[in-house]
Amino acid sequence: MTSTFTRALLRKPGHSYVQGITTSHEGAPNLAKALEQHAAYAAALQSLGLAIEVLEADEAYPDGTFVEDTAIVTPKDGVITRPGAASRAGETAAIEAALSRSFAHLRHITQPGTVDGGDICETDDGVLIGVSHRTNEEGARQLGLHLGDMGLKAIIVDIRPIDGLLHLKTGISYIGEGRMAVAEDMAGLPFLKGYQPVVVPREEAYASNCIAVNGRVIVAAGYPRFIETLDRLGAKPLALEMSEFRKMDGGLSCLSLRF
Ligand code: CIR
Repeated sequence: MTSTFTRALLRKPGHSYVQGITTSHEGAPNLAKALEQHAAYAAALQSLGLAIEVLEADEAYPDGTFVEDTAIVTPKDGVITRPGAASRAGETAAIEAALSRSFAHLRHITQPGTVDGGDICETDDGVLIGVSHRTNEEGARQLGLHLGDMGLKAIIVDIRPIDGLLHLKTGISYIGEGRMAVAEDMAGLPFLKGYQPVVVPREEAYASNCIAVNGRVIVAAGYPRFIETLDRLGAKPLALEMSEFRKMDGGLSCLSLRF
């Protein structure tokens, strides 16, 4: 959503980060470099006016730095998810404890539902929920009901047939003013009708995961064509180095919960 964000919750990667789930063939991430990139990410959010809380790593959860998957936060309420990968199930406890300091009562996705926050794309007129290999139909249904209670319109879309897409937001990102950044291979999908597509060229597909924060669009560094397009649109891109998160299939949105 393009509301003003005032806070963000992050979690540092730990020593076990290299043991996380990945399909990428770019080699093991370098933890020192990942921590540097994580700190730069936190500083960028701070520079845009957000108060940041950074949780320490929990070595039991190699993928714990990808906090986005553990909760959906809207201006009204928060929903704690049930992440679809078994190794990530326990990540929610620390996030719930942290969010409960900001949200009076948190909702929950319950068994047999699974939801990864990366499958949720909030726009100005509703929320797209992707059914993926992590978010199942039951989880999407439950989340749709929670969002409906909050007065938000949810649209459930099936992204399982799209090859190589971990999460819905691996391929699309709402960047405000009716614009949707969209990986070239996804452009033209029926559920994107109604948004103005900002197409990310195939060779820059990783950059499709970007985040609109308080008047800027934070985007991965090293994707010049897309960054130039954002610039031309007046979207004020702010580029951050993401190499060590890309190696573990993580994008910019995954590293924080913004509210
Ligand atoms: C995983 O496979 O679960 C992590 N290695 C990457 C999660 C990325 N999260 C996201 O896109 N929201």
